[in-house]
Amino acid sequence: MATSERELVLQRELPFPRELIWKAMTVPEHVNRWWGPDGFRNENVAMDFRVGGAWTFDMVGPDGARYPNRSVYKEITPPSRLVYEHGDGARVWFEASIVLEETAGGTLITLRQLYDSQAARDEVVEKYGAIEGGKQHLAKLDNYLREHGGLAAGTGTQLALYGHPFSSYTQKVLIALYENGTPFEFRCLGPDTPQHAAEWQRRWPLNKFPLLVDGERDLAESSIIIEYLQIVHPGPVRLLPADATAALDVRFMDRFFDLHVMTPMQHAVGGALTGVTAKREEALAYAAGKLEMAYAWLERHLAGKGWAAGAEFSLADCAAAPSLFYADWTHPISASYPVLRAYRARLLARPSFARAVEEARQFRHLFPLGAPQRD
Ligand SMILES: N[C@@H](CCC(=O)N[C@@H](CS)C(=O)NCC(=O)O)C(=O)O
Repeated sequence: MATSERELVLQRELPFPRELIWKAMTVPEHVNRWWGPDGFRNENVAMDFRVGGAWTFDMVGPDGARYPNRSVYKEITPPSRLVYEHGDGARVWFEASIVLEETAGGTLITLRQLYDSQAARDEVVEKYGAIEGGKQHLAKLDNYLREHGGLAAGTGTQLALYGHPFSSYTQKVLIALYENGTPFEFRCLGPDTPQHAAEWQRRWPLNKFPLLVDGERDLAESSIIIEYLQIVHPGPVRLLPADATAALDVRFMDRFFDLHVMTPMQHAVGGALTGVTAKREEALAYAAGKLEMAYAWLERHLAGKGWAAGAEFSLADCAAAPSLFYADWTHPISASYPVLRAYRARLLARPSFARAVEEARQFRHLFPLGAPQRD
């Protein structure tokens, strides 16, 4: 049977950029506010936006009738192609694809639903009015975009990050931004760019970086910034799992790297920055003892894991990458920790962190304990 006989195809051109439409279709805060035919709304929504993840919700009709929906993502290629299997939890109804193509006037959206047979497709068309419903669905998207032209911090407001490329906590947030290709403006706090310092201090008088600015909102603390990005500017890479218990494991490992790796490493750096040899030696010895304990624990904890909290790259790995990078420069991870060394090497090979490391390379002379000739 030809594909077209068991396929339903709908198209509509919208006068909006592709990135905006992608966001409206994939960010839970948006998509669940317009999805579905006229008079329908989504309730009890859970959206795990990653390949293999599920989006479940009850579609509630104008008469209050509830229709369980369950879609499982098969392909996510921002901002142009989304493929998912759609069903009701009991069975799969069709495979859907959404393709976004740039046109002179905006974006052409092509929705395809591929059914097992022509009879299955015809049943949905005749019994449920799928073609009319699909047209209403695209018209609702159009209306939603017109009403929310900027899509709250979408195209209108631009994220800005204050920090320094060589700073470990700045890198932690940069990794999160790079993982999801989140657009932002970097405001470097350095001697060559003095224009940013006053504004950063005004926004965060505790004088710590990084600091994220989203419109009127200032966010300090690297972990909080990454949590915020996950909620308000999510992308294909989920840095905190949807499952609350799994998220707790991620947060614990994030705390571990900040408190037991980054903190002693910064202590040794602080000692060296005093310029006093005795203080430098004392701080280094203290840090070495703390780091040795952390390395030994990590060696056992990371055995058999791809990433810090399991199979998926997460917030914990954003924290791990710069902390282990600089900790190893401070107190080398010895050959008796092969699992930890391999994990550090995996982090260095991750494109988001590799990019942060490259961008910071020119500042290595600033490392007060002396940067080694590697990495
Ligand atoms: N807990 C903070 C730590 C931030 C932090 O220590 N940043 C360092 C740069 S890596 C800093 O601001 N140092 C300047 C100072 O302490 O004066 C976070 O997670 O963002």
